[in-house]
Amino acid sequence: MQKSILIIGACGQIGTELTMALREQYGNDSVIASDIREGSDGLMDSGPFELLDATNYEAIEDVVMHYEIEEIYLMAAMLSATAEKFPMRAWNLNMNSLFNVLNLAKEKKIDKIFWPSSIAVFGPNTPKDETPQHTLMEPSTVYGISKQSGERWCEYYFKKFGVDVRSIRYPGLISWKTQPGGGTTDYAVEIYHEAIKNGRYKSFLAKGTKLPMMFMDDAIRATISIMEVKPEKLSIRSSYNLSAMSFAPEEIAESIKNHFPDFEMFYNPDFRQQIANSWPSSIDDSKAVEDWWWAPEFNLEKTTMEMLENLSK
Ligand code: AKB
Repeated sequence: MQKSILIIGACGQIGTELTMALREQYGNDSVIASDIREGSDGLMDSGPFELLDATNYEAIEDVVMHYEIEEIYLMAAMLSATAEKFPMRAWNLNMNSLFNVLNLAKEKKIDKIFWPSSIAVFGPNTPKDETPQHTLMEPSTVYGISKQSGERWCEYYFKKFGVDVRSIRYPGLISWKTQPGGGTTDYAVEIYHEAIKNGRYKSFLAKGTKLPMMFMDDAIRATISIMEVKPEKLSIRSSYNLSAMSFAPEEIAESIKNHFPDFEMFYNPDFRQQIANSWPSSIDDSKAVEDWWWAPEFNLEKTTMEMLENLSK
């Protein structure tokens, strides 16, 4: 089926791979990549690209009108660690960009929105293990507060104006094509780069800090799947819990050691430890399984193999 799609924040960790996957599926010219800066050659050369500020409503509206956009994937956001340093900038980017696309849909200028939420919506008082879909949520980070508020607004726009907005609470995402930036779970990507380059890694999270994680291929598949499901199947219009694996820094180190026995791990926790301490260890995603048949394909071992193989090339 042909449709015109706009990705906002296409040059980031998720945006880059999502753009390529959607171009593969719907054709290069149907998927318009946009970001505040230019991205990798592969992304820039494979289809249309627009320089776009996610906080500028008129600029987004112009692109939507020009390309007759039907769906927007809003991937622009400031992540947890950077947001603690720039609270107002984070709030401005994370909230205004969301309002821009919600209002475009409310005004019937687009049909459908994907907006990413995060495990950061949960807080220190949330049950840590197998965190349920509906539970106590008192996020204690700037990023988490913006994602929690965003979820409330998504549900509000769906109920009040019939806006077809769909969302997933991503765990930490692991990928080799594009590096993450400014997140608390970034260590789980850096560790593979450092293992190959230097044979050692100094973790900014302490031993025992178990967090929910996911390999990027699973995250992209989940994102495209939830957008393809018939609207009546979706019982959650805030954001779905999603799960693949959970591990602590020493476990990822062990899985690297299985391939590089000389790999050395050190620990030097910094301010990101406090953020990680406020997040769940594992997630109950039974609603996503029930509503749109979610099933992950990558565990830690398979992720480590993919990462080491591709980064070694
Ligand atoms: C972060 O660490 O900030 C993100 C997230 C879990 O949303 N990767």
